[in-house]
Amino acid sequence: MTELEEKLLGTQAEVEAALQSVKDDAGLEALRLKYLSRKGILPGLMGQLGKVPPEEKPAVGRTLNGVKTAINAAFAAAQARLQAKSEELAAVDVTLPGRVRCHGHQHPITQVMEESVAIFRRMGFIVADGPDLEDVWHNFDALNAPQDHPSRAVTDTFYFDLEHHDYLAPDTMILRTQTSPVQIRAMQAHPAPVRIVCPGRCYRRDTPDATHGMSFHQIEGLYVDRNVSMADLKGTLEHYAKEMFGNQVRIRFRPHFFPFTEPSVEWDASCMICGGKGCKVCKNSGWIEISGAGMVNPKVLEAVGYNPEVLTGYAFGMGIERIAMIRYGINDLRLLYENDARFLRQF
Ligand code: 2NL
Repeated sequence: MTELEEKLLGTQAEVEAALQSVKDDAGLEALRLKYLSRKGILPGLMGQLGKVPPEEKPAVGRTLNGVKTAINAAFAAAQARLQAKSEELAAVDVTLPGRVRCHGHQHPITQVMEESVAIFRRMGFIVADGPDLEDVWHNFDALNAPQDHPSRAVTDTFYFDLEHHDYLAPDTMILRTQTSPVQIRAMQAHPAPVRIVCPGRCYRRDTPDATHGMSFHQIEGLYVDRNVSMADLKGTLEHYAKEMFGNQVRIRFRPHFFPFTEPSVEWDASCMICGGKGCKVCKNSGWIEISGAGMVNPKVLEAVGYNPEVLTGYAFGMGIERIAMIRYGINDLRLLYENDARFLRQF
């Protein structure tokens, strides 16, 4: 092989290697200039064909043509590769934002429930749990509900198997109408002092409307000890209100009646929309009703085997749906249960 043929084949190998790793059009153009332009390496070598002795010319000429064809093919292949790559990039809009995954979160009822529990836990309350399916004794009798109390009616409470059970019998099973029976069970199981909160689902036969469903959530609280007073109750509820609705909130007690507490109150928080001045939300009163509370009726303490001569206690019960509606400004309970993600996402 002549020296020129060696140089030609060497150049071909060099070009092919360089084209393999070329990254863009500018790199390709640089190689084209280096090897193929008028003053480039390949035309330079072609110029030397003139000096080749006549008898070697046909063979060297064939090598030269082969090298030229191979180099042109290598350039064409590299160009096609770059072209394909840029088309691929153009098909994807790399400036588009990424696809954001939909994150779930807690239902507003769960949020208000868990936050309420957390507030009371910070004040020393312990969470107590009990069955949704209760007997009449724990749900009504132990709570001093008279036999003719309206909430005992079969039209107000979900009773089981009334074919075989009297709705007034203590062992008749019902869906609990409040979480108080959990507190009755806690007092039966533990001597005083007790300081518990009972969050959970309760059931009442209502015709569904903006503020009624067939079940709702409640958190009840109970503190029984020596020397527990109404002032303790008020301080506890005031702290809860400030934690839940903001530090500016004030509370007030109004006289009320429950069979299980004496005295009983309903309590209001100053309206957090208008600060107590009066607005549409508080119907110009400056106050929003939160829930009921009172001093545990001595008859309830007796029913669970506590001595009402030495023990006193307070209790309260709050509807979680009501707190959530006040807190988030929701005016229809049904919105909370329709499970429309576009609605629930806001909270
Ligand atoms: C309401 C507010 C209330 C209680 C629940 C209670 C529990 C025991 C003893 C005494 Cl074990 N009371 N719970 C007290 C006051 C109010 O709920 O509006 N209920 C109908």
